[in-house]
Amino acid sequence: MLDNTFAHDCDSGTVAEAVQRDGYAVIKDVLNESDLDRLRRDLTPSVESTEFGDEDFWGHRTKRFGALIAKSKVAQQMLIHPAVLAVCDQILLPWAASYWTNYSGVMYLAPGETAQTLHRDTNLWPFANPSPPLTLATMWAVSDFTSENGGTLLVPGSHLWDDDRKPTRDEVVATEMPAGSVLLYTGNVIHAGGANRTNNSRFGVALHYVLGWLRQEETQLLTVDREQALELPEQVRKLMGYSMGASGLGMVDHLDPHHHLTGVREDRPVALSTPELDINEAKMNRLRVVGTANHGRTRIEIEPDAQPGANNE
Ligand SMILES: O=C(O)CCC(=O)C(=O)O
Ligand SMILES: [Fe+2]
Repeated sequence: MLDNTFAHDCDSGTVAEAVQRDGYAVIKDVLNESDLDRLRRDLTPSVESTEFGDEDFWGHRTKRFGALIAKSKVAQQMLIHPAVLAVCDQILLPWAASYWTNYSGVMYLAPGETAQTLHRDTNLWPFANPSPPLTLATMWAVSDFTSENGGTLLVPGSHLWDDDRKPTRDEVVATEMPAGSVLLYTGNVIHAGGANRTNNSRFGVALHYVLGWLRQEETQLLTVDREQALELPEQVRKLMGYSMGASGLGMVDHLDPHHHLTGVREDRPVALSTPELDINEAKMNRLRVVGTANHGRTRIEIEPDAQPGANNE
């Protein structure tokens, strides 16, 4: 059983501190019954039409599908929930000028599913550990999460470990949280889906955020067509990638992707950044490659005496 559980109106700094210290936190009562009903209504048709996985890591009794921004207005609101974004800002912005949506998906563990292999989500990118968090994951409980039904397994503190350190059995704890709660965990904390030993399915919605200079796990821009993109709340589509990732990063035809999408054209060149990105870029840590580690993974350190913003063009 995990603690680090906070009330929905808790100060985001306190939640972010817990995430920084232990790699995870839970916020309770973020979705109410009506949100949960609407979310289930939006997603149940896809749950019903999706086949079980057929691969060890993804599970054999687990249903997974993505592109949730196209499938659910409630998921759109979850993606931009202020309580979550406030924590994202504190965990991810020290490492990048922006972050964007990494992945959106349902993780529906049916009875009989066995525990997933313990892993770090940051294994997608070639950095040795310890490394910056790279992602912040949210796992929203659509059903209750218990240690019996596959509540996410976590190894508190493992976001600070070297690659060589493996968790012992008693270092692994299961997330227990009622429906409507959200678990937040960094991409470098060791975790896994649990085993479902009950007769009911564990229904989770995962929405992940990644540093703006890394490729998304799920290519968000192809999950909606142009008309759908234009109908999304502006904050949602900017987080999906219709925005600059840093000064000059991610432009389309020398335009900010948001201007390209919305057809805003000026008769003179416009800045390929925003004041907010410039501020974030000046404040972020600079990283220095210090060599390679196991399996050729790149070991990076924070540049100790970098002048923040000095490398800006
Ligand atoms: O289902 C879960 O609780 C977590 C699954 C997970 O970590 C993953 O698929 O990467
Ligand atoms: Fe994972």
